[in-house]
Amino acid sequence: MIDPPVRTTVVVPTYNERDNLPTLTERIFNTLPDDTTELIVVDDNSPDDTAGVADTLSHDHPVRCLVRLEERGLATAVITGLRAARGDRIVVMDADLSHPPERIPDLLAALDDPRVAMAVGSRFVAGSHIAADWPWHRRLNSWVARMLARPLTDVRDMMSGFFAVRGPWLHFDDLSPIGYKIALELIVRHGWTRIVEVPITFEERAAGATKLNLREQWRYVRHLARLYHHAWFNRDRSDA
Ligand SMILES: Nc1nc2c(ncn2[C@@H]2O[C@H](COP(=O)(O)OP(=O)(O)OP(=O)(O)O)[C@@H](O)[C@H]2O)c(=O)[nH]1
Ligand SMILES: [Mg+2]
Repeated sequence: MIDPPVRTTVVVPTYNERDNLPTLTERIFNTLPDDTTELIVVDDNSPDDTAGVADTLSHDHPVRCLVRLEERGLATAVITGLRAARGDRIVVMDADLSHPPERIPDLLAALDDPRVAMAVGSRFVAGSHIAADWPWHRRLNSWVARMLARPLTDVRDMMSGFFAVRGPWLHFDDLSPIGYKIALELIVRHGWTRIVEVPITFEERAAGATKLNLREQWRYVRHLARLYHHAWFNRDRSDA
């Protein structure tokens, strides 16, 4: 019998997420059907053997693990996953259980409208919640980062790592992200304006340590400068 085609790809970048990946995988495949979904884990050769855990999970679910040996970094890891995706609809999310897999159907439903380029799992619209234990310095950091990006897009949570896009609408040659903020990069480089924000409940990471450090914040400022430059010189581009 011929397998049904993959409709949805979930891309999860990982670095040292072995304790979170099994629960994440269970929750994804409790929400989406195994036969039309694939999970792509893009791991940068994590020392905790996240890739080995992903391989074990692939015995029970359609999980593919892409291990990058030469490169390190969240944004380029996501692009690797986007390029490898077989589904027309691609969801990107963190591994650390901050993003609820149970909201993926709402993101995908937003793409049922053929004009919508992207659906963002948002922490900052009516109906969103942020876990009380998200530290104050992370809130402040996030607020400053969002204020700096406000002129680039109307999306309130343009820093979200949880979003859905259409594979055929992606132009990889236009992308050159540095650091963390791949959603903002996709929005600005593609000139997307038709974006739906879906409220989510955002949790503090479940297990493991953060990879967000001062270096990443400096890279964010450099990334923003490049996006402002791009937005200024490419003002006539818009949704596909
Ligand atoms: N492949 C890859 N994944 C990464 C890298 N850095 C972070 N990630 C993954 O990207 C996602 C987001 O990273 P986090 O460390 O959770 O960043 P954050 O959400 O801003 O910070 P915390 O939740 O407080 O830790 C997680 O799934 C990480 O494992 C990297 O260099 N390479
Ligand atoms: Mg996180």
